Amino acid sequence: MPIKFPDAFLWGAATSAPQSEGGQYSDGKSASTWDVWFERNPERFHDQVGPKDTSFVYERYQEDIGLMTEMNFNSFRTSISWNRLLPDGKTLNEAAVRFYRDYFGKMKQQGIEPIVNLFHFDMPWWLMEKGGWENREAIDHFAFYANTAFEAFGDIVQSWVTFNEPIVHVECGYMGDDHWPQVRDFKRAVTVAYHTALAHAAAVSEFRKLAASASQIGIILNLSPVYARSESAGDLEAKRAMEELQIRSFLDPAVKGNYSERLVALLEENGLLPDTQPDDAALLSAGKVDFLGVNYYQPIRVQSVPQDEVHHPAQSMDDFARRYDWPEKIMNPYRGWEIYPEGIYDLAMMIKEEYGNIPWFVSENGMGVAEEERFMDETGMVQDDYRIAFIRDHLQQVLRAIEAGANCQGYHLWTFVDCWSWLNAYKNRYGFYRLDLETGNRTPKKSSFWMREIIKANQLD
Ligand code: BGP
Repeated sequence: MPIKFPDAFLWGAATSAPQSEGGQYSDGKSASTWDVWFERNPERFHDQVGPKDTSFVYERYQEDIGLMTEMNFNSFRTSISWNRLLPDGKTLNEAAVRFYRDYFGKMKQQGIEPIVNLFHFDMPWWLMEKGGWENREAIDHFAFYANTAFEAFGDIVQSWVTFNEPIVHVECGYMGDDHWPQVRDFKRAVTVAYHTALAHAAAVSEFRKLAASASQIGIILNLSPVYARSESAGDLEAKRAMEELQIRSFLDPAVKGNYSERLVALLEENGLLPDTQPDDAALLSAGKVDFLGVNYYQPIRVQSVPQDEVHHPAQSMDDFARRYDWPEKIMNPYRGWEIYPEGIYDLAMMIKEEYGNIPWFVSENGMGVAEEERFMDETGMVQDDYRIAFIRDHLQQVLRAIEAGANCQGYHLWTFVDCWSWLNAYKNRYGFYRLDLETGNRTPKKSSFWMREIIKANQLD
């Protein structure tokens, strides 16, 4: 197996505006669902730490760019806060334009390509009050926001992303209670997913009208490979259903410009099809992306659903597939996620064989660890050998996939400086740099020194 990565391989890390910026209501920023939810139910958030206590990027971005340079990064992904750029959805916030222009521009000056995402779970509150993605009007609002961002930053930013993990706000907000509005309703969840896919396509359409030819646009999806417990017909059927609902529901429209017949049939049989309009198919097909970001943390393992437990029509994903607890799994016990580096290779082969080998990069991969201060040495540096091993194991699979013809063009760790993790706040730390929650100071972890050498050599040690 080669140990060298391709030339121009994207090396860096990822974060998002709501998890790192802070400056919660400064300079005209309005509230997102996270801000309002925290104000209403702080007890839902680990240690009652909410979205105002993030990693101070609004004040410290210049210092961070210096640290990125020290790590030899050539790229970095974050997002724009919709409710900072357009606090009421219509009026441009000049302070936000200044901040993002300087943030992205300074990266660029250091040879770090900003990869800029538009939506990372942070629905503006004013729009959530109108129904959020359930309301079809959200598509036009998002297209306007996307257009505004392309106009304001398109001379600096060449790599754009519409959404991060869009299935997550569907699943956690409308089939669970880890995101606002904490609804459990399959039909509403499908509508939210459909409108999100249309909003993505509308943003891509805006981009195609404006963009310089050197620019590109993509989407970031959490593409876990799905493994069946066995080769039995029932287990394989569960795997196929899970793939359609969880993986291909956004992957197909983003890469192929339409939904699979299998997904449409599955929804139709269960009375779950959303309302459509005549131009929707044309809009969806205009949403084809130039590249994919793949967030990979863990595989999905499934088994069939006992016949006497299936609801007709289906009420939740549980009616299609049940999770399977693989006895041989290796776990990250802090986050409760399985560690399975081979999953990256399997995803790479799926993209190669079924999605035209579209260019893609690992846009998130990482290991959240609780109480990392346990691993500090006498100088205060976190000796995160577990993170180094985790990254190395995954990079080996990336190389194996590239050797087998995968079009993988980069690797970004989640995350750069420890950042705020939604309901988990700072329970698990993911960064190359440790964040001091009181002072905002950043201290390098051992993995940051290891990684800068890997990046410099462009090969695994
Ligand atoms: C991804 C999200 C990130 C980040 C990461 C780690 O799914 O895109 O926003 O949070 O997961 O997960 P968590 O913070 O829940 O531990």
